Amino acid sequence: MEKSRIDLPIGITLDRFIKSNQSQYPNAAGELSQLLRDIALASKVVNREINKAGLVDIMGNVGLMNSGGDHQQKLDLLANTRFTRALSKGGEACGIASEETEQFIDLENNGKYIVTIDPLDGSSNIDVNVSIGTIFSIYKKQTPPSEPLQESDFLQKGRTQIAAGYILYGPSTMLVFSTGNGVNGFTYETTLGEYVLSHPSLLFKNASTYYSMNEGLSFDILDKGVTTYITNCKEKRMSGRYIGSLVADFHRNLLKGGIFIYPRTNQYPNGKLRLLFEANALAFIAEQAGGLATANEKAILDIQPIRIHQTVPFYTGPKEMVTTLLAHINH
Ligand code: AHM
Ligand code: MG
Repeated sequence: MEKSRIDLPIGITLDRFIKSNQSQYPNAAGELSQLLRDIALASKVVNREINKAGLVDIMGNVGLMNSGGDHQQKLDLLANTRFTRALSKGGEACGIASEETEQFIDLENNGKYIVTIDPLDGSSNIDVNVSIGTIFSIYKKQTPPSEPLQESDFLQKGRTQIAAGYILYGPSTMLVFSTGNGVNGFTYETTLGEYVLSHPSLLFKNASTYYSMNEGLSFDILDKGVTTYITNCKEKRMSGRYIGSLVADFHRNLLKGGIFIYPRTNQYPNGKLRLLFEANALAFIAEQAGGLATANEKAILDIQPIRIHQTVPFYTGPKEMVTTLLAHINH
């Protein structure tokens, strides 16, 4: 059933937004709201660490320790620790699978939800002060509450996501998420220490203006249709924009109208991006924003995962652009 959209004014805080929307989830008893708050809180801490990253790097180089006496951690590991800690303290999630760890973590509580997360994506941009992001998905635990968490709880189709989102650590920090009722973007107001609604009801701009692909991969692309599509983009004098941080590239395309392409290549014959940690969350957002996200044969959200770190080819953007690309690939 289509949930009714609640129109809330630009500038309201994330907390108020979540409270106002809670009535839409009568069976969630506030746990989902709390889970989103936990993620938002952890992201503020990560944001703070990222903002002083340059300095941390210098301190790291001279072997300084942080206030707790620990050696400075790499930012991606630190982000993993922050999000894991926030989620385990909260108690709403009973398990986490993270891109940073090989196995899922059983939090051994009675939480209803599980979270899959890429705590800090865009590894090649982390230490050069270029935008990076966090990507997360929330699912319901499938095995009965009395039974221990299983790997199968994490191997759910993306279609079953209860909520998904990303945090973009850019010139401003933004939290963009959906609980299956449209997509809303919040900007972090540093002086208030709060996320405030800045981009309500985001929809993919349908202009075919930009394409985003790592063109250094050109000689290694396995699907000829992708190469032809990119050639067509150039013939149409479209602009190429590629940051190499998935969240930043996706967010840019969402706002400006463009397609993101990470194809199958010689080095990554099944694509590079992870289904559970990267593709599913962004596919959920893309569909909620009126766009599409697919691999070669299927919508990303309809792929049955077979392992936690599985990768997929990933094409996402406005419907028309993705449909045209797929027609080239499967022709
Ligand atoms: P990571 O998980 O190691 O950060 O890799 C994922 C990143 C994405 O943010 C980005 O879209 C992609 O890798 C860029 O890959 P490439 O450098 O091959 O273009
Ligand atoms: Mg990643």
